[in-house]
Amino acid sequence: MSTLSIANQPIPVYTNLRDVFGSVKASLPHAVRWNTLVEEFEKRFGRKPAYIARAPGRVNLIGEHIDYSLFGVLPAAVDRDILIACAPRSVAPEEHHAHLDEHKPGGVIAQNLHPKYTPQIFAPAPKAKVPATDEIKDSDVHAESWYLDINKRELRWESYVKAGYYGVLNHHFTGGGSALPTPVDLLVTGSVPAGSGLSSSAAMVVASTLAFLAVNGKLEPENAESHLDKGTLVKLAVENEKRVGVNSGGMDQASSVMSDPSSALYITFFPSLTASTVHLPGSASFVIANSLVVSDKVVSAKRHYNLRVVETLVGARVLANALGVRIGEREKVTFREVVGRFAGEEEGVDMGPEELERVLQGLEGRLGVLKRDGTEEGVTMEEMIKMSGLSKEVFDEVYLSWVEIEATHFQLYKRAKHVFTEARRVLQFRKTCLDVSSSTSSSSSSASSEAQCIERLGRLMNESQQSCNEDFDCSCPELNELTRLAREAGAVGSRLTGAGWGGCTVSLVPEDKVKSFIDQVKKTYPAYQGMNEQQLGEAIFATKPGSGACVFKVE
Ligand code: NG1
Ligand code: MG
Repeated sequence: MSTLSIANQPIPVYTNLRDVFGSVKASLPHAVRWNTLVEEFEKRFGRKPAYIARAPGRVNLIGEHIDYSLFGVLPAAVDRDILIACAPRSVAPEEHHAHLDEHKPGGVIAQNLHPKYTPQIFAPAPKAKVPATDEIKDSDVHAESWYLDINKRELRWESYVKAGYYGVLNHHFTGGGSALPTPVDLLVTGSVPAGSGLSSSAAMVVASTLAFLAVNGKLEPENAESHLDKGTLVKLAVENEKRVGVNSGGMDQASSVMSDPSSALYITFFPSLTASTVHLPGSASFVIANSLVVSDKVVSAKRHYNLRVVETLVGARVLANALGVRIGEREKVTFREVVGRFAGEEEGVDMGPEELERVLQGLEGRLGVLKRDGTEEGVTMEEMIKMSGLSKEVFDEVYLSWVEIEATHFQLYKRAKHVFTEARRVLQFRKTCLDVSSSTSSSSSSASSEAQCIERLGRLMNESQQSCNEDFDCSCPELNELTRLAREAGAVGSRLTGAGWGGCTVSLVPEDKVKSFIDQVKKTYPAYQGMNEQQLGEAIFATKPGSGACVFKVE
């Protein structure tokens, strides 16, 4: 076992499929798909790919919508992943002056094995050549070395490829023109369903970031910048994903990069990014079931995701004011930071899970300050600005200038209540898992205590679903129905996973009941009726924690 913390570990570069999945046996089900990708790449581009970047999706077991408040979350990578085969393309000297994007420095021909995602050709522009327009802000043009046009109004597959590329260009090609990015051919294939809460988007961004690093030689041992470890890759991928227009926290990129087969991850973001393994009870299975409601997070961000980001940030300021916690006028402070300052936590120190749980519990009774006149109704923009204690001008600058939102009322109390209770549920879930793994195995008393622990984990998941539905308002009728049917079919706990408003659920099911559970949900969830076995197998399946992102060097 490595003594490096997960964030400090190097990004793995493998030359054998067995190493990607941990064993020959685990790699076998993947071999055909990898070979098909290599063959298809050769057919389309006339040579073998140099690398395949792999990044998995994830299932969040508990801890929803609290990563951007900087509270810890508990996800695990899933088996399903994004693969990007890629190779540098040399451009003949006579083609250098052509105006074709694919011939320009860093020009990309991007194709996707799925025919619905059409081929794309694009090239980054050196910043000096990009005029500022209404769409492209002056700051975008001048702050960075390279610019890539990413469509934030529509969901487009290549936006995620470009997002991953953006950070690579602007972190690794800033050296004044001597080193230019290479032209690249790439071919993408994915098995993470899009818009389903399994974070296909983060998997795409992580895989793309890795592909562009690899193809430009940035992961070769002699070139790899010494700081290019897993933690750095997560930060780069988080920054990259924001380019698509969703102001997400770091959970998905962290799970995709730092996962370890055989355990879930407890990921914290404050005071810095850390990940530690959490072994799940051996007799517990997690089953993912897709509600089949597609949640298009980019398009609906202003009414859903980004709105919640703003509500929780403003809530944190109002709470800080009420608790007498000092924050700067233009400081965008999160709930986790307010809690730490309130508890007198020293800067840069994590107060630790037990203490944090105690402080959170104590503060829950004080969240009433976020209600207007003691009612739970939302507040208007004017009322919210007043509660913040800021002038309209400063409020707009701090909370609205960087994000587009659409709402007439804002629910500061309910959002805070969800965040505080959910943060505690994560700590309790983690502790319960640690208790199971530390109790001695094989005695009948430990078997019964494992069963009790599974019940407790299930209860926490059910409470999380209720809180997501009632307080955070990120569920939907289909997710409520599917989690209810899951409990009826034998799940001890069931909840939405990921951003919600559609997408998947995750259910905790005792191992011996998984088959009957899946059979019953297939028969009872209305949207599954009339689907064939293959479609059903895509929609509902048991999952085990999988391995994290890597690069495979094709030899
Ligand atoms: P999904 O929608 O599963 O990708 C999103 C955010 C996470 C987190 C969850 C809610 C992105 C990339 N990810 O996940 O950071 O906030 O919602 O817990 O937007
Ligand atoms: Mg996503």
